[in-house]
Amino acid sequence: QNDPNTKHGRTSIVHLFEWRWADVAAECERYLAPNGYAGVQISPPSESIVLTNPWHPWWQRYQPISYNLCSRSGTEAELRDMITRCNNVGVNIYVDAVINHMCGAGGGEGNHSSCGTYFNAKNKDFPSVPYSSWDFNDFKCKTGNGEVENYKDIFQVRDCRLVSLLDLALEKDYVREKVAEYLNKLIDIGVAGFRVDACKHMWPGDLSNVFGRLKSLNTTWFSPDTKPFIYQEVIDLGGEAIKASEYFELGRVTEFKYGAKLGKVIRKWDGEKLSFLKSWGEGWGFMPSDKAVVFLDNHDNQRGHGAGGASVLTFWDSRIRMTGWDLPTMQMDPLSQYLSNKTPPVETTGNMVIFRNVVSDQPLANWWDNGNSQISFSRGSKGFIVINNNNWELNETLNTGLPGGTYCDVISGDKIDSSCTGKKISVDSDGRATFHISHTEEDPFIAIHAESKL
Ligand code: LM2
Ligand code: CA
Repeated sequence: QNDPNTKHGRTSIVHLFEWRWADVAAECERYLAPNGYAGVQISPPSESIVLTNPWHPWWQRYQPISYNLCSRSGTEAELRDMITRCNNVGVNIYVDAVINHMCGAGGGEGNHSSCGTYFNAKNKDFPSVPYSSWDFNDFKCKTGNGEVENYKDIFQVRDCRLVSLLDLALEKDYVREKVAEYLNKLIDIGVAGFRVDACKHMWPGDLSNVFGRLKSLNTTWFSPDTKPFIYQEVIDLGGEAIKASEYFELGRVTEFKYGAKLGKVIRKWDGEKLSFLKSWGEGWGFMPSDKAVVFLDNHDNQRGHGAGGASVLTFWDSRIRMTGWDLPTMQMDPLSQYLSNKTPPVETTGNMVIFRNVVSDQPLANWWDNGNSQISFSRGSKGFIVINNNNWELNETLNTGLPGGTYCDVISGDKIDSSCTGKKISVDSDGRATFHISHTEEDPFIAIHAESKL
């Protein structure tokens, strides 16, 4: 359950938030597979409520009405076609699984759902699963209004309603089985795992029972007895009663401190400097790396939802959001970048996904810094990166750890056949090279690696 089941030594996944299944399929074939992406996190495929005020907001997809696989991303047939096509090019699909709750208590009655299935939120009636009022936690929740009010009280966080969402009684065998049936259907279709939504709001024991009911992955694409990858969304920035570590036994957990802290360093808040990153990792108070899924931003904190802190870097910060050095596992989706009307650094992101694959088994080495915010380091003898986050030029001769030769900088350009469309870096036979990076450059960094050698 901790193993992402990735193929061909690939190491990064991308969240294609709100993309249609047909577009995800085309993206797997056209861009993601050729650029070494390991997988895609898709938006919830389950049938959701359809809201009109505001009009069809993105967050309606976090209000399930049934486990029918029809959503505004497409039909079940389109979902199946997408999963097949992505698997066929070695790109895994991870499903955003919303299993803590159904729609909001004020969701009304009728057929205003993505497939037109009838439901009645007031009576807690979801006949297409079916769930009835017996399957919800209201009898357990002890707060006056039935809502989570106090995050220091683990009972209310798990048994009461999160922003009025009807809270499923996952202690019931029946509910566990319905949820497991939904996830198992997706496993049979060929998904590689799940991002499990709102895990802080579910008891680890209940989740353990549900995950214990899951089948092995589809052997058309995965070896026999491969378990689905589980990564649990638990927002733990410290200071609350519920800790990410309570979920380590069950699978991996989203590390929200990673993006919050890295954002501070890049923005130089609280006196932070890039040179401090020499010890970046677990020493900074992060969870063990074999338990973590790390990322810079997610669909919530990009939009001021959820938690993560003001420091988190998003596509609004295109210049300082240096996609790719100690590389995030999850990256911003290109569509959102496009819609944000900023220069989408999509090609650079792809190049750095390849960088991460090339260096993945190599240790940090050849660290250099200027005592401030200019740094460089290699990953063994496979890749080297230099970053200038100071307000003055960088002019240095540095140990790259790489074999001598001429390399193409994959930030300013691409290696195409044996030529380079960006800066060329010549590394001498001792592994040393001279770098110039002006602080006024759009992307004030340089990255070279074994496969960008000319
Ligand atoms: C998550 N992780 O734990 C998701 O990442 C996050 O996007 C979800 O919230 C949340 N948990 C529940 O799955 C989003 C959004 C909320 C939105 C909910 C439900 O961030 O703002 O709540 O989805 O659609 C909305 C309204 C809220 C209202 C609620 C129910 O914003 O005011 O509560 O619907 O009607 C009365
Ligand atoms: Ca709950």
